[in-house]
Amino acid sequence: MSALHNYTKKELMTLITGKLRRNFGRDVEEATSLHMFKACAMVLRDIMSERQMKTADEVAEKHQRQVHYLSLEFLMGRSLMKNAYNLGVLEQLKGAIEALGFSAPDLFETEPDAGLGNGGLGRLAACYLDSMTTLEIPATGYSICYELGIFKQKIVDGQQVELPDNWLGLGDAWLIPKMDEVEEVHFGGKVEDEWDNQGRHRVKHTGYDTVLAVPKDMEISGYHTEHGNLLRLWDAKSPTPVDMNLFSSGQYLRAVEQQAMAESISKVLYPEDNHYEGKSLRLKQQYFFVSATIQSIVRKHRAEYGTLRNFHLKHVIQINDTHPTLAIPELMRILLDEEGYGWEEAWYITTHTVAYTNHTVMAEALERWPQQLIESLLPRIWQILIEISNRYQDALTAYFHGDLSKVAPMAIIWGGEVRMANLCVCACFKVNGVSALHSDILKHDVFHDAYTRTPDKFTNVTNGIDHRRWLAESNPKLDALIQECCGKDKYLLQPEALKNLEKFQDDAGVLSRLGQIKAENKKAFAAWVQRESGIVLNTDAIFDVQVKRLHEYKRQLLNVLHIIYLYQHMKNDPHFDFAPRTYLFGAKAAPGYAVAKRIIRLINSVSDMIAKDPACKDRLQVVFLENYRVSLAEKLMPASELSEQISTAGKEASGTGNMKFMMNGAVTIGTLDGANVEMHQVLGDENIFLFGLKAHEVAELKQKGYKSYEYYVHNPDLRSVVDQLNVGFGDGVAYDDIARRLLFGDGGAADEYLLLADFESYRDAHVRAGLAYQDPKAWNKMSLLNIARSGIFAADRSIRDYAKDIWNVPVREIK
Ligand code: GPQ
Repeated sequence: MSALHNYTKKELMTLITGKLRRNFGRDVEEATSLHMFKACAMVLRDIMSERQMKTADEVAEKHQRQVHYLSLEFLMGRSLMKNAYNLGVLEQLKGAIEALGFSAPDLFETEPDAGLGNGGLGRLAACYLDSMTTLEIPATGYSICYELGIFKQKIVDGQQVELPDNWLGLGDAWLIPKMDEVEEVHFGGKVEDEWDNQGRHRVKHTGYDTVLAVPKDMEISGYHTEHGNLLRLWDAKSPTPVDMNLFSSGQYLRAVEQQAMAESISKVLYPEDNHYEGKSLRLKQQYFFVSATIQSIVRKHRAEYGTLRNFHLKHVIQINDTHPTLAIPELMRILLDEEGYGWEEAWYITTHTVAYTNHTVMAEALERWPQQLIESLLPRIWQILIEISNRYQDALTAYFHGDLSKVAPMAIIWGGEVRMANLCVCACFKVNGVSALHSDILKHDVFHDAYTRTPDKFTNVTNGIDHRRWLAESNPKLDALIQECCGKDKYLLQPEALKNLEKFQDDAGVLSRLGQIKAENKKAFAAWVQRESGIVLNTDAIFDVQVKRLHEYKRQLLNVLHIIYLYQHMKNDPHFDFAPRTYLFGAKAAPGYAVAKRIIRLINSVSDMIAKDPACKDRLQVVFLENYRVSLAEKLMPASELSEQISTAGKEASGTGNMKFMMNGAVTIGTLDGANVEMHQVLGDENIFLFGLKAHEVAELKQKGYKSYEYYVHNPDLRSVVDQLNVGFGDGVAYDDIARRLLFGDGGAADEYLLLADFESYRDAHVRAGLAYQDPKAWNKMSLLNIARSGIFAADRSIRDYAKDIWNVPVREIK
């Protein structure tokens, strides 16, 4: 059937039953919901695969320029509903599933999340795949086919327990292995110089271990387009089950080891977010995926053009944070060693191909690989890195007239370490931050001296989210209202059309419907939570939500301190009048991040204490939602009313959860950090609850010497909150370690993220938010304006920015 075909329910039924028979040897009557899910996925996969092949033919025929998006994370979530929606067959598919005797909503729920990412960075990559495809950009995503995605979180006795996430059992229904496109990746061994009989120099790499990279391709659909792209996930395999040579020469342990080493590479996603670990397996993952990717791009290019001289004209490689940085020396290696180009030419091609997105300014996230590790694992790459580093350092020394105070911080290899961010800044033709504030901090602080030398390299692309997934699909009632107000289907391809909602900001009918929709979404979410956990949420209270990775800089602890304050105040003052609140938290902590895990436990202790106290009934509730993930967020965003975006100013590069809340009509309580700054710009002071120090004030306060203790001494409310940490919350667990961290530090700075400094201002903002909530009409108007002005945070806008300012590729015009 042709890709243009618009499938009816009947046709889908035939296709699905055909899959069930051919792939599972079952008729519908015998099929389980797992068979049924797989059959549906495979039917859509076939449709997408046809489209993708047609796109690929066209790209080749017209010799179009292509984007390659390299990321160690793609947090895809579920795909069945997404793909059906994009392909315009969602209603038909639901009909077909029901007609075959299954419940469509239940079937969608059986799909495991593809959790190939930690948080914002991975989810951003997933949203961008959708927009790149919708905007008909020839683009491919590349990553690792992790056997285990981000761990599943259980809460046992208030504490996080990690369980493996084996998503491939069902998730592989989306993947197409391409055995004829396998690449070889080499580790270890020895590098020697060699001259042929004409005196030409060659590099000879011998004695290496080979790992096979098997592509497992996931089809990416776009909304209302025939265009199809791919996400290529590399699976690591050993070239032979066991190396028979080693085996028969008595080295059987090594033989088996080698296989285990090869296959361990794609075993598991590293669960650290915004944090560098320096593990050798992680470096292997990085090189494995980067080497396979570059070889694959080069192989196709060579087949099409017969030369790599025009490589940079036909490809742009976007590096998602520094994790894929080795793409730079790997492309150099191929150009030098395999194509025989001289250094200058190879460097020209490479540096006109690669662009870098920075996603964090957190020092502990900066990748600095030990020289010995790279040297032994990647001997040829190491030589190339030395050469790049030496040439760069010479250029810098000349430019800064030998000023070592400038050259040293910019160096690539320094003090026995390879600094990946500096390599990116050196080699990439563009460097972008992910919000206006963050990009400014990159220019004026993190990469200041590089910026003065090459200012045109630096640019900003503010993040965006897939508004079709995060609004249209996950909040169908709001979607319907928007379509009524802004035109049928209009905002789906023109997110700026959300602006038209503003016309209804004083329309009592629309405002009350908006309130109605939120109330219904809250009830639906509460029903789901009750089914899953037995917990009954108070849907009459304001849903005040903080969901994101657990990190000290994100300041979940500030939120908890304020909740403890509210609790104490309520107990002490029977007349204390405040808008009832249901606080919802969701967060995974990196398994090795002890403080983050303590904060999860603290939230659960506070939650239990409040749940047991009759005085809190109908007024105060705290719930920790287990295993926060994409599919949970899709249910929660439509039900949220207050969005907690409270990071220490200057620390959150952008945030994207903030945008999901805003688009679903939640009002933000937040600091002027990351993209909150741009939200505030469009919303004005009236439609956001801002508090806290600004980024420059944070820097100044730290500069002059911040003493958290003084806030503790001078603010009795704060003091009694911190004191209660020492005592605990009635379950026998004391949190004196956290109290000490706030007041005295733990070797490091006391209260590094300035919770105590911002406490008072945060409390005030909550008072303002509570008061505003008492007036439903005014609140709904704020909510409407948040939705109406969220169009700039659509990923479609971000991708148009990338296409124009960095990639230099044409995009689909929407008429
Ligand atoms: N981010 Cl470096 C991650 O989620 N993980 C990471 O390892 C790094 C960054 C986030 C960042 O913290 C958010 O502020 C951004 O919105 C997000 O990347 C996407 O840019």
